[in-house]
Amino acid sequence: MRIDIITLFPDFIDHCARVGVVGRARERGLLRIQTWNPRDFASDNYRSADDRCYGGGPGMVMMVDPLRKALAKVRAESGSDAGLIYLSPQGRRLDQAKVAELARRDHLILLSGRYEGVDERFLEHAVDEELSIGDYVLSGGELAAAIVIDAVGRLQEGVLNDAQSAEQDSFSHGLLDCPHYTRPEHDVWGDVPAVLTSGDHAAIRRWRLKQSLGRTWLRRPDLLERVELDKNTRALLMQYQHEHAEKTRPDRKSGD
Ligand code: 4GN
Repeated sequence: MRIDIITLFPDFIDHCARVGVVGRARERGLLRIQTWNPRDFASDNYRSADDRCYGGGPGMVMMVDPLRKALAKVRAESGSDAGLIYLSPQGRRLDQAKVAELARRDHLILLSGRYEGVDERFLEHAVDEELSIGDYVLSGGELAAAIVIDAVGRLQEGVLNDAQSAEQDSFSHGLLDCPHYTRPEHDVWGDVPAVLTSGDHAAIRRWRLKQSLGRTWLRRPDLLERVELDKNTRALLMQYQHEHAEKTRPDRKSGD
């Protein structure tokens, strides 16, 4: 997969592209990440890519022309007509299903904005999709683009090993992840659940699914409403709910 990012802060993205799972995918040629600075496409000696806001008020707006030229260059160099994705709080909210859909494309072009935003004429004519990583505001779209690159990059064929497999992710089945433990087995802050050291793989699978169901029920009931549970799975969740009720029930006074 190829990802091009148009940004006034290419160093920021270039750094992200060098580290971790995504960095290794890039080194192994599974992912090609390239940044483009609209300043390099400016037409004045100051390399201006932003200007004052019409109508007054503080702050700057990113200009149409340097962005249009940067985008034309990306399309010419890649020979692709991939759509342009703009990261902004006004976009459609990103979720794992959308990430999976993006990951199946062979080319993404991302635009990270700065200042007060991008000239509306560029958004109207050149942007194909507007995506938001969540309901909060950042000072620039670079962090949002880095999140898209990471989430999409790690789903590329051959990027994750077995242990990290995307199949095991939170959300891959619409549920939250189960708890994880490592050594030591016994600690002043508690013991590792006995089932995990039992060697009974079927029991371990069942326990993990039950924990995933229970946590999703407790923390993200909205997610649970959107998954279809079969009879066995529903029974596991009911077991969890029953045990949870027992655990959290107020102590009965003796003689009750
Ligand atoms: C994206 C960009 C939040 C998101 C951003 C988001 C930069 N903040 N929730 N900030 O995905 C004005 C210029 C705001 C671009 C934008």
